Amino acid sequence: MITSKLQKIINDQITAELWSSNLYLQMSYFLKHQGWDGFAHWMKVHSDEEREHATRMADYLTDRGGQVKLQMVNLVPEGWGSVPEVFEHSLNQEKMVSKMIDKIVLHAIEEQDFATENFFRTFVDEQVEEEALFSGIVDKMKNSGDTGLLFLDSVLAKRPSE
Ligand code: OFO
Repeated sequence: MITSKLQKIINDQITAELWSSNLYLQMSYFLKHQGWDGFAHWMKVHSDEEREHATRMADYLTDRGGQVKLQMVNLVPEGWGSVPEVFEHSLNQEKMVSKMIDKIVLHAIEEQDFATENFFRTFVDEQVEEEALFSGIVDKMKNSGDTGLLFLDSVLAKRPSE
């Protein structure tokens, strides 16, 4: 049985994952509206991935005898100044999520809840990948002009759905 403290922070994490999902979905439609179909597609796939993280965490909490309590998900921003700004924002969001996940692992260790530690360590690894993914795109955008952006849009259009 999971402690109420861990249950609370896992429920907060589920909310953060859903917020990320909404943020990326909003970014996707913002990009689509501006004609960037490839970036929009990529961001929509990522939005789905975040929702899947939330449900994976909720399933885990339930399996451990905890109670999932879906909370209010705050509004997300509606617009950005440029395409690179969108991706920089998402990179910062991922960095924040990484810190939250580290905190869960730390609490799990303190409480000697090794199942929760193990489960969330997979997300620690996943966050390394996600930060590298976003940061790679941000770097490419910094190094490319308008033509490079067009090329990148066509490359990211090929991201397979999960
Ligand atoms: Fe990319 O954040 Fe989920 O875990």
